[in-house]
Amino acid sequence: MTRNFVSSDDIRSRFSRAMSAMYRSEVPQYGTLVELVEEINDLRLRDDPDLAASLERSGELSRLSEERHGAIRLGTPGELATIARVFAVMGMHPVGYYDLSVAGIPVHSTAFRPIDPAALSKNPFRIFTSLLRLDWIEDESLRREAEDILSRRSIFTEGALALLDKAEQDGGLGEADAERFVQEALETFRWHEAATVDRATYERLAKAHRLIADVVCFRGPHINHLTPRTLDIDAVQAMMPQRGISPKAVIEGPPRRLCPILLRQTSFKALEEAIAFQGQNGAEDGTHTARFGEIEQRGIALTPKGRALYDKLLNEARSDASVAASGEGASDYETALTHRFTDFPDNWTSMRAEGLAYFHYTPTQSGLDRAESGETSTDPDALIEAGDLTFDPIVYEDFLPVSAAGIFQSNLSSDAQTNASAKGSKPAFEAALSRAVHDETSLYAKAEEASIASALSALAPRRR
Ligand code: OOG
Ligand code: NI
Repeated sequence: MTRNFVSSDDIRSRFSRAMSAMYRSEVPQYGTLVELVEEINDLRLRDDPDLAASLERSGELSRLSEERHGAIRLGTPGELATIARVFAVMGMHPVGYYDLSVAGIPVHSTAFRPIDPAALSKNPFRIFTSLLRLDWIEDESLRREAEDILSRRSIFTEGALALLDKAEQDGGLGEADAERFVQEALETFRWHEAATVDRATYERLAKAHRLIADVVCFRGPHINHLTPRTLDIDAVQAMMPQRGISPKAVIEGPPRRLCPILLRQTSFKALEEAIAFQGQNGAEDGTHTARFGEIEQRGIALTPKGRALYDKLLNEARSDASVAASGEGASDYETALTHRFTDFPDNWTSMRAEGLAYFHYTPTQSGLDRAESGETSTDPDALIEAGDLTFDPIVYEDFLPVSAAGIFQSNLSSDAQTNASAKGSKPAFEAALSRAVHDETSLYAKAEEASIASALSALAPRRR
């Protein structure tokens, strides 16, 4: 029996669109930011035909206007394991392990995203997903109280859970079920004004760490930001104030370059929003800050060698100059960053020759023509030399722990407690997840190998 299942790519695209519409109505600044990003992207593509052609060849142009990532914070291993199943129906799988405890943030995380190149080029929707580490609460009774509150909530609707079982049993969802699944799953990410606790409980948890209160005191893991991808983050950052949005002082990640690497991000501060605490005589007014906006510019994925160089230069810049919570020192830091990164080659040819980054290979039209007459080489370097083969950056689809820490931090007040003795634990995270996380490096290496293999076979000399 063949069934008409909706593809997981399609379910992901519908979900990403539904999430964007919901967040636009919840946080209007997000809509403003999306419009600004679209304007700048259009200008950039018009001004730089080479960039447009390169994005077209690597399959990124068509996905650009649909491209976004979000983030949630979960409270229990059970929630994490179930969300992994929900995302799997959408073709999103956990990639990478991020230990934020090194930055004094009581979570560890992964990113759910598509993993094969075809799915990525349809829609690369990603959700940065963190699991709260309650072991950070030193006060034993407070920790037990938090566990207790979390054990009483169910962040998924009955409908979502039933359709999840159905999708797993049948191997997919038909049209009506897929549509309903998207709507039911969306409920998990919705903002709820009503806290599940009273003010005193909220304040006790917030004192242990603001993030703990954000996770524990609400019915579900509200989506806390949604991030469009810009082709020119400096231009968007510069124009944000004109649109009534004030960004954080420093762009996270590498400096501006001719050949962008990894990921650059900036966010605007979380909004102070009205919430209602449970009270003895009905609801009590309060405020909570959780939701913010962010933009990102993506560059090329680096090999382990390139990544080691990036980490080294970033660490050096960070010890040269530091930025205060007020934003003071931002320009010294930027100078240091730019200076340190002069050691990172800024042209694709050197980056490729030195094995610093991953590339996507495409045969050129003249190469295909020459293959017909049997004149092509079988060696990639010779093919490139002859103009028969071209290479474009493979985009970095993941996140950066130091940058993520900066994004978290910019949305927390400085009274956050840090616990230097806490260490990340990938095995504990994977146990909670009930599966292993994918290793991002091998995904990029595989994508590069596949593109070389298919280009070489298209360019194989046809006639002798
Ligand atoms: C996640 C922050 C990290 C990013 O883009 O690095 C992040 C959070 O605040 O929950 O989204
Ligand atoms: Ni983000």
